Amino acid sequence: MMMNFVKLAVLAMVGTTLASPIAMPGKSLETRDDYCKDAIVRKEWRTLTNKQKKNYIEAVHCLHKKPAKAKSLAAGAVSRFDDFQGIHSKQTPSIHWVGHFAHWHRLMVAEYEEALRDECNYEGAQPYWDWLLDVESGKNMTEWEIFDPVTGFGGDGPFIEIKPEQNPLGIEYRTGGGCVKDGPFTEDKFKLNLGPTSDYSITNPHCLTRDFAPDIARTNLIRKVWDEVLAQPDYGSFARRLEGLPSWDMKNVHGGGHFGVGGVLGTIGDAFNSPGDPLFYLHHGNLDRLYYLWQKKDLANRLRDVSGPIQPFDYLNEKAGNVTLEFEINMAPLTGNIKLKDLMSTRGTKLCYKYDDN
Ligand SMILES: *[C@@H]1O[C@H](CO)[C@@H](O)[C@H](O)[C@H]1NC(C)=O
Ligand SMILES: *[C@@H]1O[C@H](CO)[C@@H](O)[C@H](O)[C@H]1NC(C)=O
Ligand SMILES: [Cu+2]
Repeated sequence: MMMNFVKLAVLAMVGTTLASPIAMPGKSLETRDDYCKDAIVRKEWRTLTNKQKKNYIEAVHCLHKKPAKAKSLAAGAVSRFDDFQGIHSKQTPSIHWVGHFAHWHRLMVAEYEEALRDECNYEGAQPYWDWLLDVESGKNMTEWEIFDPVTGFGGDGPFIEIKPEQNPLGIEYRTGGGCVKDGPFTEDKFKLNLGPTSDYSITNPHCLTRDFAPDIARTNLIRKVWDEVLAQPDYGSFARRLEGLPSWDMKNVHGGGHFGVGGVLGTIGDAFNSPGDPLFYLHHGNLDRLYYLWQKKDLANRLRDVSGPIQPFDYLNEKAGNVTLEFEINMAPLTGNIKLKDLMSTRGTKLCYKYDDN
């Protein structure tokens, strides 16, 4: 994994430029009532009514039926849902273990939320999944509400044996690996077109897989780790603690969600194609909520505080410097170039949402 990412890190971030009208650049480092008066409220999945849950899942299916707009980006993309997976796959080598990790994923989730709302008539906000509640319930993972076949995202895949060389992270206890067996995203209803390799240029219809690793979930998605992230004094250490290391030497909530659910063979555990699992957006919604809660502890300062390496793992700044507020993210053609300063506030000139526990 580490090797994989380091090798990939040398690949440059590629993308074309599309102008994005950000109305008042530089004035977004605050809550902007003139731009964002009625922020939509992101809620925890289990607090939605069954009707709201159904509406959300239906909107995901709708996005999955709309034709791709970003084939120039990922030629294998068939649907709008694939567009988002494609941009993540393409930029995977440059958006993890970097300073802009939290902002890149914040923007991606917000763009996905906007697509669900604008293109698929979804009226709610992007829900999040607070996994601490599930881990603390002590329930068997198979019983967690989020995996409910009727009111959730369906559960695990059937168990598939693997060889040790397939398991570089050394995930010991895994229970699945095959196609998700129940719920709204089974193979008959929902096919992924990109992946499972990093080749996003070909269309390769296949099923969504899950590979629960209950011990990874149980030991990483815990309040102690959550509180350690929240306790970081500056953004650079916040982002670093959020991601941990690409190993289990340091427990971390980002990996805990990806590998607790995705194990070795599951889609959400695939660094390139994790957004192929619709649950990705609820997991990253919760990580964004954590960023938001951290910012809220000292908002005036933390709406301006960014640092961390431009190049993955370059924490000593040996290859390049740190990101700054002027650092630009490029998600073209999903959205144009956006500077970090325009992504600092969830209620600024670009973004307009809040969380239910603010
Ligand atoms: C969780 O439930 C599954 C399916 O019922 C079962 O196979 C597994 O042994 C349970 N795990 C634990 C830790 O109880
Ligand atoms: C880069 O940011 C880190 C904190 O994230 C800080 O410790 C380091 O001094 C910064 N490097 C430079 C060159 O400013
Ligand atoms: Cu990612």
